[in-house]
Amino acid sequence: MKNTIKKKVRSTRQKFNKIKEQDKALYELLQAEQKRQSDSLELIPSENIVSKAVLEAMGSILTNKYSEGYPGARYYGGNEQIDKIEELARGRLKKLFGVPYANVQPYSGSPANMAVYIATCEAGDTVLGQHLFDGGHLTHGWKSSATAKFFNTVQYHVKKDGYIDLDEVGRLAKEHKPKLIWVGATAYPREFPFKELGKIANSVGAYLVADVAHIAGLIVAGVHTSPAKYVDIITSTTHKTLRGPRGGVIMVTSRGLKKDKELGNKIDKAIMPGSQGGPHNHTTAAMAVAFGEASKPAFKRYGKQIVANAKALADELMRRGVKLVSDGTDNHLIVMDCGKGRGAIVEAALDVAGLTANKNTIPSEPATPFFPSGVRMGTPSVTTRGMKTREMKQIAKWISRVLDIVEEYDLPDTNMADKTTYMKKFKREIAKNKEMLALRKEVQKLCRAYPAPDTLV
Ligand code: DSN
Repeated sequence: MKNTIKKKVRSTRQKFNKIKEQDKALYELLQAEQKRQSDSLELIPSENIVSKAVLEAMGSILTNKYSEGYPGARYYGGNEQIDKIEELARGRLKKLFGVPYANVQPYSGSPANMAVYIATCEAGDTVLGQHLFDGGHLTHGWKSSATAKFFNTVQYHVKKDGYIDLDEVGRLAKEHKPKLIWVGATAYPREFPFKELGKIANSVGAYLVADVAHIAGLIVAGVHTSPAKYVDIITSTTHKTLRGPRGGVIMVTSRGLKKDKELGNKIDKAIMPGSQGGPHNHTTAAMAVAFGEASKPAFKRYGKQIVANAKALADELMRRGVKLVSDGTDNHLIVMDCGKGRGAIVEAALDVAGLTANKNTIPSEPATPFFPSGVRMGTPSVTTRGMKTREMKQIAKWISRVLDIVEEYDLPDTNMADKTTYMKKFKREIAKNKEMLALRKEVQKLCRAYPAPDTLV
């Protein structure tokens, strides 16, 4: 691609001097990972690149401190500053989402969701969530998650067009009378119908919980409807579109507090002592930094660009004949339908070209979750690097080329062992493919023109 270098950016490249001095083995691994991250395009939609300020907070002395409890009510002494840091993070988060209550202690998204179950349900209660194959998350009641072991989980689907089947949700809610309903997914390319689901939840007296892990940054940037008016509880991770450290949060809305004024306290207790110990204070501080960054006008521009980039990527892929679930996107991600069970082949080939994506199920998956038919991709990370729609078109061209190169490959339709053996052989072969290696060089050139910037506000 011509003429991609426009401005000089200071990158987040780390030196790891102290580790180099005392731990050569780890130093080499860190350097190799740093090279992978800077020389490839991260298209996994749940990943992003944080600012140097977020990294600094993550690597701070706050990791030395224990702080079980909450600001003003800790089980350990010496928490004066930690209290203020947690208050800062909580206050910023509440303001970003316009909610009256927030807990910033969950270690990540799954523990946050587990705490919601603990706060609102008894073992054996019924919950309703989006089916895993249709983009839902494991913790929304999938059979191999502990949530299905302890609760009676019922799953809803998307329609043939890829949009959530609201008629089915209404029907299942009426039939099963769930205690809570989940909305939110990991591979749903469309806007979530919070308002409609809010009505359904109210009609059966269920709590409605929005797991906005994927779209949190888009909500804050104003490019996705906020669930705050329509749901009772909001959970999220902080490291996806929100561009913060790896962690989780839970919020209770005014609607939730109206339903149960103790809901905030119940969530607090469900986290500590219910399911976690001491909060990770270095993460809390990094959240405060990220929430501060997300409150700036630059973040609104960032959110808009993520969506514009995802739409450009989707449009160009479809123009080139690639089939996408729901024929496009409203948000930061797309799901390619690669043909029955071919997701792993496409993922592995993209990897050789330096395009990192992940295999994923598609609605009504005809194959299996381990060897599914789709590949999921998104634009949060490449947008953080400063890429715009022009680069998305180029990326779509490369993806389409990779799809052509691997067109003749297909997994054996026998058993897992045969499929695994086939994949090993395929990976060896594709890693030597001359055209793929030439593509990789082009991808690297674009990557070097767009290093990860160290300042994001
Ligand atoms: N692992 C996350 C994702 O990639 O979407 C969900 O937990």
